[in-house]
Amino acid sequence: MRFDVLTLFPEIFSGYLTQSLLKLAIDRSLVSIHTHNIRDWAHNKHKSVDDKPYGGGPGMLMMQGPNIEAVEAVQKLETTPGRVVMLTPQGRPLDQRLVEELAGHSRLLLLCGRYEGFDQRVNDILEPEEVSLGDFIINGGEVAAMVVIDAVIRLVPGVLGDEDSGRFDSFSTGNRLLEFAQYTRPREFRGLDVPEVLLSGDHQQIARWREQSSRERTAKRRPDLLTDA
Ligand code: JEE
Repeated sequence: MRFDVLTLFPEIFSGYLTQSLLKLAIDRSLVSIHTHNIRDWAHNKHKSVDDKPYGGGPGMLMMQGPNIEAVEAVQKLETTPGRVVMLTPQGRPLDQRLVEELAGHSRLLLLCGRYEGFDQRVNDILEPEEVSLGDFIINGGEVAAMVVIDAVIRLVPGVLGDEDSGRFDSFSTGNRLLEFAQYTRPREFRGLDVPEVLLSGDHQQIARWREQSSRERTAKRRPDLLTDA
């Protein structure tokens, strides 16, 4: 799967790209990630990519020209243009269903904004899939793009060492409950014991306990997940 990231700050991605799981996937050619600086498509000698909003108001907007031309040029680097994803606070909130949809594309272009967002004509012309991380404001699309990449690559076959553990994730298709409580050694820590059933070796009982743990947690913390199912 190929990702192209369009951003004014490609450096933000370098530490993430050299992270072990992703690096291994890139080395094994399962995933490729290409960053592009939108400023390379600026029109004037000042390399402007932002301008004041018509109608007034605080802050600046990403200009339509450099952004649209950057996306169109990057699409032409490959035979398949790819699906354009724009990170924006107005987008569809990211959840595992959307992650699964995005993972169904062989190529994604992630358009990252800064300032107070984009001139509306970027949306009107590119018709991107608009994606949001949720109802809070962050300073730009880059961190959101990394979140999208990080969630999507878990679903690329072979990226997780253990072939398909991503398919059993909490929130994946057919499992939209919260994860059950988990424990590792030692059996007792500061007076807190590991539940006896997990030490029993009885796999049927363990499965039942985990199912129960998932339901209890979900009912208590995220009842919305039970009604959506
Ligand atoms: C992309 C710029 C910052 C946008 C103005 C704020 C006025 C700052 N879940 C998510 N939250 N935020 C983003 C996101 C933020 C971005 C960009 C994504 C590009 N910014 C920014 C707008 C404003 N508005 C709300 O009140 C009205 C200020 C995001 C995602 N994905």
